[in-house]
Amino acid sequence: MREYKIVVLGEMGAGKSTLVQALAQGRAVSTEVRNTDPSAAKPFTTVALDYGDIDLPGGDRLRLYGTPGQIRFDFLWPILLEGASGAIVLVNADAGPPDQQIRPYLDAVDRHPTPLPVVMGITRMDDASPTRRAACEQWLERDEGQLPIVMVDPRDPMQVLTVMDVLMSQIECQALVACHE
Ligand SMILES: Nc1nc2c(ncn2[C@@H]2O[C@H](COP(=O)(O)OP(=O)(O)OP(=O)(O)O)[C@@H](O)[C@H]2O)c(=O)[nH]1
Ligand SMILES: [Mg+2]
Repeated sequence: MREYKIVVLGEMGAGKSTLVQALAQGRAVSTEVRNTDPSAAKPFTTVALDYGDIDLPGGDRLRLYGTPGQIRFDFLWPILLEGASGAIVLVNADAGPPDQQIRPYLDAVDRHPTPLPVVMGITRMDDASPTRRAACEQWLERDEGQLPIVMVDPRDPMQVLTVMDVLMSQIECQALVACHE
């Protein structure tokens, strides 16, 4: 049996805790407290981590860790990334410009001691303002295809499984390349 540690990063309100809960079918451990950060209009925020796991049909296990999105918790990201097999970076379509939004989270992934397979997921396309949705679409068109990007509603377990599928392919691809080096 193989175990994969997957870490979910991204801006406050991008849906990291929601994604972990969806995959763990509501059984994830969370550390939500009342939000006092005026920059995000959300009632609760993660202050340590989310944790959920799921057994895959082939006998493998995914261990999913959601990070706190607030920059003041950036010291926690490398700690949670320790021993990771891959990362998901969520982009909140209803927040600031995507390229600026993801920068601190991708920087944390880049500082990881070994190259880490990453998938980016754009969330909240359903309720983003038309201007912000258009900014995301333009960003997608401009993207140079370095990292896979999928649109995902993290409330929907089937969509979350699709993201996991893309990430697992990235992880397998990297392992294959490493075998031939
Ligand atoms: N409409 C819509 N709501 C979403 C989507 N993704 C997440 N949400 C909602 O956004 C809210 C915030 O999501 P969280 O999962 O708490 O966000 P987070 O990334 O964990 O945020 P922090 O822990 O504060 O960094 C929840 O109420 C979710 O239901 C989406 O794609 N569409
Ligand atoms: Mg959270």
